[in-house]
Amino acid sequence: MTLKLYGKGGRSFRCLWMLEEAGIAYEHVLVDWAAGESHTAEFLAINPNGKIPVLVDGELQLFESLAINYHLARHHASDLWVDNSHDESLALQWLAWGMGELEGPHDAANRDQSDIHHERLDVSLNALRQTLAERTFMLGDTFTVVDLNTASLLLRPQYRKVARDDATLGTWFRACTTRPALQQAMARPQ
Ligand SMILES: N[C@@H](CCC(=O)N[C@@H](CS)C(=O)NCC(=O)O)C(=O)O
Repeated sequence: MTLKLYGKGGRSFRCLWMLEEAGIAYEHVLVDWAAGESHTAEFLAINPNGKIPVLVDGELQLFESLAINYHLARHHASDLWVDNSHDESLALQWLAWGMGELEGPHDAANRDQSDIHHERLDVSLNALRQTLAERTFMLGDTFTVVDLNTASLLLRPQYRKVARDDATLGTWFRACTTRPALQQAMARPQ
């Protein structure tokens, strides 16, 4: 059964990137959240939060962009998934960190109409710096869904320059963002 990704731009882009990495067939159902299309009765039936993205994989309906990517890696792109239970726990740690320490402050700054909280961002990024000072990718020598998810959070215009120009993060960020699958996702209709 063909996978279906619902969304248009915004946080659905990170799942598009993952789908392109997986190289599998999928249907992209354009749901324009900015035009209110994520609050129709039809859409609320697949995501009661009224938000994109949503992935439908057979019987499974999944919301939360980073969790969708974990599912896609685990079930459809095993080379981007982890191969031991310790790394699986670390993968969960980074998912929680990404949402709580990167995405959360960004959303708060948006709500306040304030600039990104640079000091807080810098403190958050220290955890990533410490990890990447010791290895090429977040879990070791190879690119995994953990790198994809984290780099996709840092693609936001406010973060991108910080990540690219950072002495420790720059090389990793460039390795993630020059992957052909990201370019393919960007070339798709948004
Ligand atoms: N934590 C969720 C956030 C999803 C989210 O906020 N999506 C936005 C677009 S980027 C949305 O659909 N907003 C519609 C609304 O809030 O009405 C995720 O990562 O999937």
